[in-house]
Amino acid sequence: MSVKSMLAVTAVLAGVGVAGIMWPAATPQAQVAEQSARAETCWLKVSGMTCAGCEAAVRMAAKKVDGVTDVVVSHKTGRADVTYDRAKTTPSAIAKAITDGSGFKADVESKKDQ
Ligand SMILES: [Cu+2]
Repeated sequence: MSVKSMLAVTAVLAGVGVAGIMWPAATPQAQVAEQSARAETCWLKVSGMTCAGCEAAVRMAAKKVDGVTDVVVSHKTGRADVTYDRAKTTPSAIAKAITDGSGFKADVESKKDQ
């Protein structure tokens, strides 16, 4: 390998290295990391659901709450597992939003019952 081509290879590797360092430092990723650090999951007992349509109504009501990032609802178990940002909302506020928004009564279940 000539000196010239070795210099070219070194320059390419250095370019990749700089891009690799700069990319993870982008702000949106830092924000995502901060949000997931505050992410919490709560389990809500939801009474009266009988089908997938009921689940969808509960899911929509829960997702309207600011800070809720993920909702898994099952009419078979009568439960909603909600992931939320604990800096923005609380399990009881989410339960109230589900009760008011979907018409199905939601109650906070202790994590220990899980
Ligand atoms: Cu239904």
